[in-house]
Amino acid sequence: MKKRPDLGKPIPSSEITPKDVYLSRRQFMKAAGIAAAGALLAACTPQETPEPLPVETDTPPASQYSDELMDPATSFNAITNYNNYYEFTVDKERVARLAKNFTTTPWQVEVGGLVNKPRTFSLEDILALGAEEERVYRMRCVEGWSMVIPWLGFPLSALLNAVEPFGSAKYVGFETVMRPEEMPGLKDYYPWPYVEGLRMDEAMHDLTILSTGLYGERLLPQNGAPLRLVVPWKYGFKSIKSIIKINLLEEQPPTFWNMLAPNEYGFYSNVNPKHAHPRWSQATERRIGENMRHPTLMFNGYEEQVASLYSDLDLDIYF
Ligand SMILES: Nc1nc2c(c(=O)[nH]1)N[C@H]1C(S)=C(S)[C@@H](COP(=O)(O)O)O[C@H]1N2
Ligand SMILES: [Mo]
Repeated sequence: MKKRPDLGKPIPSSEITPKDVYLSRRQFMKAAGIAAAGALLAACTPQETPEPLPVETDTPPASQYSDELMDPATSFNAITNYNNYYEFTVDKERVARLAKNFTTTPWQVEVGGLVNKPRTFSLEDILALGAEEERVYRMRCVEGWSMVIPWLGFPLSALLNAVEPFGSAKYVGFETVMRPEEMPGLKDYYPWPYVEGLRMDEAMHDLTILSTGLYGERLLPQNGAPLRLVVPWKYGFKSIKSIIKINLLEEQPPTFWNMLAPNEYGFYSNVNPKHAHPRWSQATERRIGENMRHPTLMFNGYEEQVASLYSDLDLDIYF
């Protein structure tokens, strides 16, 4: 059994097979027959009697993870080697190498602003909230590519509730760490630090998570270790990495990409196939690791869960 990274408590095996993972028994056994990583291995606790595994070599193994649309998870290799993280470099294929020695322990996150109990959390404090689970989400980058990622994480609401937001808190602002000696991209001219924001109801929505891992392992630096936001119905740039500050606010906070190009990147940035970017269509997406383009779905396929948040907005104006 592969050893889990030692941050935080191990995930009980009862939580390993999430409702988001839809696999037939047969697919599961096939997946188990190969050297599967992550949750499957984490699930093989000593007290469980292992079942005999069939040896099947006729068909390629199905990924042990797929989303609720049965889209298979993107490979671990692609998820960890094709990244946007401008603090390191704008070259997606060099982020992993440049971020390799980024220091993620110890880590502290300051949560404050319009709250009753402002508090600086260590990563261990955050994991001790005990809300960690797996979520298989599509991630759609505004540039026109997408992945399916089996995240480990917990609802952002669990952290926010712990600091008791005032009723006057209408927005949540997030900030990425700035460490010039470890992040060569900070020399490039951008409005650092990377900042992002959500409306309070978006932040409290159950789909919105703070991620601590993927494929059953702790996050690697290139994916925003040790703690990054994931908002699956919004373009990928909203999912800010390596967070050190979370602020509850009355006013809408500035956001990195909006400061750079306000006519191209709005505060909301909900995935919308009908609303073209000024320089390209958003109707389809290239799924990393596949040949066929996928049609882009309204709210990235999470319309049923989130459309009601925007009943008052003209979705064509509020990009
Ligand atoms: N701090 C920070 N967060 C960031 C970015 C960044 O450059 N810096 N890039 C964003 C963009 S554009 C995308 S698509 C996703 C990519 O996440 P991934 O590399 O884990 O797939 O991270 C987002 N979060
Ligand atoms: Mo992106």
